[in-house]
Amino acid sequence: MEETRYSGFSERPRKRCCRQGTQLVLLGLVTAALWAGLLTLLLLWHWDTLRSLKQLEETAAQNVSQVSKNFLRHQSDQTAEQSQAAQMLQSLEELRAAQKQMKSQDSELSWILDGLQADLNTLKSQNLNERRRTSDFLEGLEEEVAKLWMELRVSGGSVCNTCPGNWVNFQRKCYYFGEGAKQWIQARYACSDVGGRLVSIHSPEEQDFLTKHASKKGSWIGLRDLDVEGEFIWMDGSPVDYSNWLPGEPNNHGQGEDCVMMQGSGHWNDILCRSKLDAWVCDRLATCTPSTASASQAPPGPALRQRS
Ligand code: MFB
Ligand code: CA
Repeated sequence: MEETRYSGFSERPRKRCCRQGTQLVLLGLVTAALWAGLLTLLLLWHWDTLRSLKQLEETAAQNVSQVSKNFLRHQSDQTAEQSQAAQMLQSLEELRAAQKQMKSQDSELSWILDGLQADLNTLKSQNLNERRRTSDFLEGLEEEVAKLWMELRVSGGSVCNTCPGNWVNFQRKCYYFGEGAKQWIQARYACSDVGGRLVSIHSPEEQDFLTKHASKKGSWIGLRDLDVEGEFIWMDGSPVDYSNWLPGEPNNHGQGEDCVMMQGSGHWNDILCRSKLDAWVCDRLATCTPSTASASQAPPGPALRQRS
């Protein structure tokens, strides 16, 4: 056994070296194979990496291209949006300008409307005044007709001092002393309703008669300056050929006194037409009756105005 145990050392040296050489060669071959495999693996890994890199590069290039396209599209969209925004701003400015112009036109139209309204009111007032003047003129005509009628009758030997019931005769006129709180216009129509008109006064004698018979609380008479301030006109259109103003009157106190009252003293004062007085005086021409007829008969009213 001893000898086997030392067989390894006991071989011939040359044989042993050969075996070692073979082993070395084998080791070298294995190492080389390993290295070659490793190298192959590395090469394969490298090629795979290159391929991946190339794919990544292609993908990146595609992405970059896509991003560029998106960016360009975004830029285009942004430009379009900016253009739309500019157009909207311009439209807004145009709308504001149109609104401003409409406001200006609105105020101009309002101004024109106010003018037209004022013109309409003026026309209405003028129309009313014209109707009043026409009515007064008509009444004046009736007076003339009645006076002519009276003159005619007097020349025929008639007497002209006949008045209806509740009327008082003085000279050639009849007077009605109305009572009850009324404004001037209401008194005017009250006289018209009884067939007369608010009294006109033309002489001191007539004034004295009225002072004696009229209410001491003050009465409306038929004088006013409704149309032109300061130009007083009698309701029957007769001339203002006599006056009995209170000292300092008429004074159009407070810029609105257009109607005239007769105080208990008989003096006149211009006051507000809407004031209410408790008395008012109407007059009308007395009618004439032939000297043989009874004084109580009153012939029919003037031909121009048939009163029911
Ligand atoms: C004024 C008169 C006016 C009013 C006022 C109360 O006279 O003119 O008509 O009656 O008094 C001061
Ligand atoms: Ca006055």
